[in-house]
Amino acid sequence: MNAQVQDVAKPAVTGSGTSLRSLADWVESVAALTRPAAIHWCDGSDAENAALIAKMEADGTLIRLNEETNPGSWLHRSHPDDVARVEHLTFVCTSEQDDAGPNNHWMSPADGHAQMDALFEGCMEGRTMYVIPYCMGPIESKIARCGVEITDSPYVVANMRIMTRMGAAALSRIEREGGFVRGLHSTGELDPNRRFIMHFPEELTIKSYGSGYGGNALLGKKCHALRIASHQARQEGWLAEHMLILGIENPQGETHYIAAAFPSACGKTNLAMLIPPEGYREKGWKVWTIGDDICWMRPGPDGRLYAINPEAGFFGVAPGTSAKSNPNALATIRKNTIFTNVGLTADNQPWWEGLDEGQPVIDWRGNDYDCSRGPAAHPNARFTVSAKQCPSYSEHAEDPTGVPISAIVFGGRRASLVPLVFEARDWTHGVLVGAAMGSETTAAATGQVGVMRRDPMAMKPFCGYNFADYFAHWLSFDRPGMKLPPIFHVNWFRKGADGRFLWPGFGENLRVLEWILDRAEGRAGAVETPIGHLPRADDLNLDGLDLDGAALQTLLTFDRDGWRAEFDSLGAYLDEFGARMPQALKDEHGRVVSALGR
Ligand code: OXD
Ligand code: MN
Repeated sequence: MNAQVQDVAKPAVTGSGTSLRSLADWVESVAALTRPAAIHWCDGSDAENAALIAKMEADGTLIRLNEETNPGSWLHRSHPDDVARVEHLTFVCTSEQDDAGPNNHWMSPADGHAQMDALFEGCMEGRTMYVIPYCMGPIESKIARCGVEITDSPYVVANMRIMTRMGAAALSRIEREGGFVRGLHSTGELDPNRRFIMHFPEELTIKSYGSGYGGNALLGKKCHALRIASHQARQEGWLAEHMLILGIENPQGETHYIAAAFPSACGKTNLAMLIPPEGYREKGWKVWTIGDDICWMRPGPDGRLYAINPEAGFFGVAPGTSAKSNPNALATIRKNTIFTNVGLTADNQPWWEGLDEGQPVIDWRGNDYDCSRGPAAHPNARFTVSAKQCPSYSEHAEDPTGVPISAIVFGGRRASLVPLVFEARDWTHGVLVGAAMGSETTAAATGQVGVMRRDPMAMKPFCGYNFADYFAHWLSFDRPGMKLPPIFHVNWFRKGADGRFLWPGFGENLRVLEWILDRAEGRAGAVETPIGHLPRADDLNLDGLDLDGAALQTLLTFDRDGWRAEFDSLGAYLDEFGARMPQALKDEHGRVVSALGR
């Protein structure tokens, strides 16, 4: 081969490179497979970000928003067929199919690699390959974990810079530790027929092809921080959960932290940034945001669970975000925000359904807005923004040791049956309550919206291994020396016969959280039922709330017949996992069934 041909074939390299042999070798082998024109090692600097943004503005990937109203902010329009997570194309590739469980799509690691590598072959020709070292969690935290994402998408780089601690500091930690999660991503041709998101938990590896959408492409988020991390967490004795973390400061100045799991697009961001109702604010209540989507928890030396938010930003759902639902989010996204698939006003401000100001003139596809052709913003339109811009962001989100959790909350989107709130009797019952979670599907994933499905602990799309083993792992925390938080279930989405929500939600949810924390401290009353402890109307602080008696009655009622049917269906669901389902959970199910009676 003559020297000239060699020069053409060799990609130009910019950035620091690495002293870590295993990382350098992997990057080299990926480059040999994907054949990029250039390789850039990301350092996370402002200058690097500015150059990437300028490149994306020039090629139309990003559209500059109104500099006066939204400084430093951008609109990205994705391919119209690439707007959400693709659960049917998401695989967990373990040596044994049973290790992935009936809750995951499975392929053998050999088949998974073969299928993905065929797609990756030559896919970066003419493109730049970016190497993104990142850290999930505060960079000095022992709970934090690092990864490296290789991608050909500058949009992914810009989003990863917001969502993770990305760049030079992460690379130093990786070089110090030697180990890291490997994520390989290419947008490919954005062809839905050539799109797969595959996980190889036994190799701590992710391969994602054919999508630029956040949950499929920002590999630190769902792929690493949930699917791969849940596998690592099981091996190492911790929990990686689809939970927000918030702190509630009472008038005495004490802050208690709650971790709460809700399925995608069920209000986690709103709850994490809650603004207390006026009466509470006057008394001095405050809410602090630690995280809005993912929580890594591990036992501390005192036996309590300590949690960190592995993310550094919010990838929130824009539609429905308003001055009523989430004023803190609106304040957060006023500047330095990447919006994806929102509409535009005449003066280039971002617009989405539910926003109380402005009028759309351009829809999310870039067409003139015409309400007869659908919403201005895609229902799963998103904003990506640094958590540090959130007015309620807690300085404790940066604590390397995490925050102690006083209560765990599970919640689904349930139009009927499920009361506003109830408390599990103990940890085992709480694990059953989490396993029993059901919710209506939302636009966060492709497929039909509004269909009821089981979504245990809001982890159906994200648990990287067999749910039966996952429940066993949860149960294993109940051991001598642990001081576990109580577990609760909430439902903000109960509807009346007229189809309207019965509970006002949003800031008023603090009333329910106050009861939860009072229960955790042994201060609040409740009635015992077969499904757990329910508050009576008098046990909740309803001062200043305009809620009619009939609505309240429905919200706090335990419907025995309805729950019998629910537990029959839950029993059938647990049976789907066969002998692997822990006996303790089946026994707990049996206990509730006999308490419900026939
Ligand atoms: C998310 C999701 O983006 O759950 O957080 O889909
Ligand atoms: Mn989520």
